[in-house]
Amino acid sequence: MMRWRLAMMLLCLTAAAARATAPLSVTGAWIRLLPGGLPAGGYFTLRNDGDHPVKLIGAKSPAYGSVMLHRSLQSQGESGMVGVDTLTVPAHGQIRFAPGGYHLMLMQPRAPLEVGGAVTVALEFDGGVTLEQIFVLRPASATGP
Ligand SMILES: [Cu+2]
Repeated sequence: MMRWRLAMMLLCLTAAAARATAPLSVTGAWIRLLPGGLPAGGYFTLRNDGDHPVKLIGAKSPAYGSVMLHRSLQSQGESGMVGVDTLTVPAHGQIRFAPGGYHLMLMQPRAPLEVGGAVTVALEFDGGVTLEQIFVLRPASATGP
């Protein structure tokens, strides 16, 4: 465990310029824009090809004042969502952020955003590692990237 932490720290230091995070990769990153100033949802698949689990602890974006990890829940016919503090991606596994489940909740856009555009989101991991990713902006009717 200690060795992994050290490796992560070294990775962070050496990869900061390249913005590469060796065993982690993101695919299918998109944001669903909603009208009327409603919060936008961010979706993606996060893959960990490393030999150790990795803990996602947050996200931020220069395009939004606030980005949070959320999970949609259904209970007794009512839907709602709760904040998620951390989410562990298993070794050689993946987690999926998708409508109806885990999502990024993006609020307070710093400038008007339009369908067809894209924004950068940085996923933050335990150990100080961040992974920057381009998210495409899709309309409210979209179900995928
Ligand atoms: Cu939410």
